[in-house]
Amino acid sequence: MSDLYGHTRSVVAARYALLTPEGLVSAPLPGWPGATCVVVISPAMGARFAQIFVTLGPDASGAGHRPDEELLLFVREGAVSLEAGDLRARLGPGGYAYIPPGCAYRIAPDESTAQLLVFQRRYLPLPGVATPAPLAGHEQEIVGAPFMGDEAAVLKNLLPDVPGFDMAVNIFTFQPGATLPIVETHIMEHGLLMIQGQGIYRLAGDYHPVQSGDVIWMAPYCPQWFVATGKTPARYIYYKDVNRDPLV
Ligand code: UGY
Ligand code: MN
Repeated sequence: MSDLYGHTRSVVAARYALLTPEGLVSAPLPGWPGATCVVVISPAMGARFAQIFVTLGPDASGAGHRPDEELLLFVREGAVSLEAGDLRARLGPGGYAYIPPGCAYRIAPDESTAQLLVFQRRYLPLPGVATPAPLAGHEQEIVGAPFMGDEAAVLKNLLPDVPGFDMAVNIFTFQPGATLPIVETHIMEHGLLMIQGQGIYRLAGDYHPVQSGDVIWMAPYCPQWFVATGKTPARYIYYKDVNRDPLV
């Protein structure tokens, strides 16, 4: 089917946004020399974190030392070499790394190009609790658990569920027809990337067909629900803020 000029499924509403891939526009970003970067979710939208797509070509890299900010990198395609503090890792598709605030890091593509999903936010220290150390892993090493007892909706937590972490990044896999069991309405906000399949996302009072490549921002208390449609499982990776006092 040809593109219909003047039409998009993208929506930016008060409490949520849906961004579809064909409408994304890149811009240079500090810390990513030579890379193609698209900031898909940011405080400019109303969020308290940023979600960024970074494409690293052969001459591009990422490097920095962010005193107050933490990063979660997830490799979508290609492979990268990462140095973060004492950590050295090679990350292929499905690999991920957490870089805490104050940790010097460098990322370079191993092959000609690599595509990264990046979640970035200001770290909120918790008095008496140590800031996490850098870590790397692969989503296939994480054992999933049925969500609220449903074997057809399996959740993987990429980061340890301990108080030092103020963010969680999870991957949900839904079998065709599986749903979130309730319309969730909660204080945590989400940044989400569909990584496989399709479904219908309820956002506030609206129902949106979504598919692999789509991005969703959900503000705190945005009512949300999902059903996987089609004949293959649907998967999404998402960010949420966790473990901090609601008044901070
Ligand atoms: O972790 C969550 O809040 C998750 N169940 N929300 C979602 O998938 N929209
Ligand atoms: Mn939720």
